[in-house]
Amino acid sequence: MTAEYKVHGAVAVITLNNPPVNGLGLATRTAIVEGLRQAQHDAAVKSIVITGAGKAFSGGADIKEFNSPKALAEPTLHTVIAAVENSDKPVIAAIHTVCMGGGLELALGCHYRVVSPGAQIALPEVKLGILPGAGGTQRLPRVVGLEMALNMIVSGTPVASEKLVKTKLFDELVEGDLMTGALNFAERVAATRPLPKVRDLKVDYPNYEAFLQFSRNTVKAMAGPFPAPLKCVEAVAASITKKFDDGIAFERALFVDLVQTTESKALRHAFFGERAASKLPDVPADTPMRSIKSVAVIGAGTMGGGIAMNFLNAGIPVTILEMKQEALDKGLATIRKNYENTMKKGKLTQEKFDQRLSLITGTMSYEEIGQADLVIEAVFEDMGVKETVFKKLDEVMKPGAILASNTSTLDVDQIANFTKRPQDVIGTHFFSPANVMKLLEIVRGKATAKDVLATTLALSKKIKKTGVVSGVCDGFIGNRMIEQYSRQAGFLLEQGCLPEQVDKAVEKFGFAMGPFRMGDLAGNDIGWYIRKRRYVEKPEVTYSKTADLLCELGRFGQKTSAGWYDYKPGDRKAYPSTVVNDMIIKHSADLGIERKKISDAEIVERLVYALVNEAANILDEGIATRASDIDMVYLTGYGFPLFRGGPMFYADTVGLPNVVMAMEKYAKGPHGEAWQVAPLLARLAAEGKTFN
Ligand code: 3H9
Repeated sequence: MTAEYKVHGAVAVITLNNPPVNGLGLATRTAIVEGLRQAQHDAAVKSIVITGAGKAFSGGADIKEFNSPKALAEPTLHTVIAAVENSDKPVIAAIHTVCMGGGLELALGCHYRVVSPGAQIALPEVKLGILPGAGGTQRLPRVVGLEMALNMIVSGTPVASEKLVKTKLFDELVEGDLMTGALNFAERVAATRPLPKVRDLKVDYPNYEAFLQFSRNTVKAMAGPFPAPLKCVEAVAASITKKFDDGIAFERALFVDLVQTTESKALRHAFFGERAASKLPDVPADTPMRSIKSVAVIGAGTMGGGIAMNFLNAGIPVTILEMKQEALDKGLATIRKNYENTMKKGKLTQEKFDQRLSLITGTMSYEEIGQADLVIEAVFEDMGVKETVFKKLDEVMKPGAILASNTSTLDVDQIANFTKRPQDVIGTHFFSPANVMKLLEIVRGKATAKDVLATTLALSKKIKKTGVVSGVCDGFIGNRMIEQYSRQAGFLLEQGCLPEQVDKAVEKFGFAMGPFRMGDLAGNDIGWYIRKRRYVEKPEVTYSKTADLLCELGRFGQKTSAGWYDYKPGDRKAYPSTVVNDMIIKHSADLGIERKKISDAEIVERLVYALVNEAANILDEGIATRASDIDMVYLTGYGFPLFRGGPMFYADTVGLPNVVMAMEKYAKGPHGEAWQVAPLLARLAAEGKTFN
């Protein structure tokens, strides 16, 4: 049963029991109504308590049911809440740990609410691209006031229960055992009539129109492409401008519209995608973990320093190793400076600053890192250098230590074979700036042990990263795909575009940054270095030579104040460069290419479908476990627009047959060799299926 019914003296207790978070799916809703019915018919029962088993009161409606018949099947959440509110016997919500979304809406339908300290109270629907659709926008303002309700609903941010005890949301804060407190409370109010209902309260806010207009303006400016935040404001406004039942109907209509939007579907896809990524089919949830109480990082450069900060932030001590005192001092000073800057912005207290810096030690001796539980190498991207480091690590590290490489392209199996313990070797590919970017690509070697994988996945959560597992291949998931995207960007320059047009088109689509601004930020020399290797190893793969010509001019990007764009000292703004644009046009002429106008739509299609096609191969080869893992890589590491759900989700929304048809068209054009439709993509399109 997804809700249990028990009678304690004169109190019936309905305990939601639908792990993991007591989501209010159809079975749970049915069980609540059944419990209420039983309680109404039992003359010995004078009051009813609703609570949740395990680690939540309720995490809200069951998101998996959305857009399925179960979401609309009776009893709906509206029906359940009406049954609670109309009960002749008092219904008391006994809230603990997590009370969110539909869970809070259910509690608001109860006559009374008692709560434990530290419970997370939220209406987080906006984060899923919807709004509270079971009365939350109408009832919450009635108990916490217009302003606080609006903030909670528009941000979706949880508020600790003790911060809300002074409002009408809670009738009692229970410091001790919640159930004892709830049963006592239930007995005390058993005879109270009439029963209080939130719907009968009035929202009182002087000059509310000015406040609402101010809110609309602010929210509009912050909502970006997402429709839900503004609809939240409109729904909350109805709590003061409309009668209760009209407000509920208004909220319902907005909810029904929003739940159908691609933006909401994309956000829900990302919610589940993030959680799915932490699971591997062949690594069971109960796989034992290795304990990670200390970390060593090899290399105090930008990457090594950023990586170290993640662990310091999580309270894990780090020893950072460099070969030269000067480089070590510089690296440690940079970490200190980064924290000082955060403190100046008011985002870090002096106490936390001191605590973080107290956790870092520098060394130049491998012997001093031997006892670390995890060592991450962040040295130069060259197999010879990696060989030296891993042979040394194999000598000095204690048995059972995890040996990780931050390589972004090199063969992790080859690296593992430099040691006599390949089972302990794994790739942990951080993205720059490593202390900021959410993505952690976890590279699973052929020999990587399951407990090493499980430990690294759990650790990624601890350091607040989205860990996604990739198999071994050149570039892993993210960079292997970006290579095809960059190839297309290069061909576009040869055929008629200038960097600015390409960047603008892609940024309009929603990418954080176009390929050329991105190249200037990351350093164009990195791609140059990789391409030079490719020209030898894979001479059959074609590239535009434009990026090589750029590098031959020494234009490596922001770090040389010149890249695809010009830069001014102390200014990160990209200014179109006549030198570069002339170079591009001349290069087309040298190749005998007649430059033509290419539409923004074609630019976006060619860049995004190049990602999708390579991703289909990555999925087919088993390098990625599931399509949503690829989406998570692109959403958290490559600035792909969240409202489009990632490249695979986006391709699904366009329709895979449409994607294939566009590719077949481009295959007939110049550099058509880059458009071999991936077998998996062709198959899914033919079968009318999707990636996700
Ligand atoms: C809503 O209520 C709409 C109504 O207004 C109107 C209806 C008409 N449904 O995050 P975790 C799963 S919309 C289904 O790792 P934590 C999650 O997928 C809802 N499943 O744990 C994962 O599954 P698995 C409004 C859900 O302890 C497992 O629970 N509510 C739901 O770090 C553990 O999740 C929200 O938006 C759900 N509602 O955090 C709350 N919630 O193990 C969204 C969780 O198979 N949820 N799961 O991977 C959260 O914010 C966090 O999950 C929570 C727990 C704080 C609850």
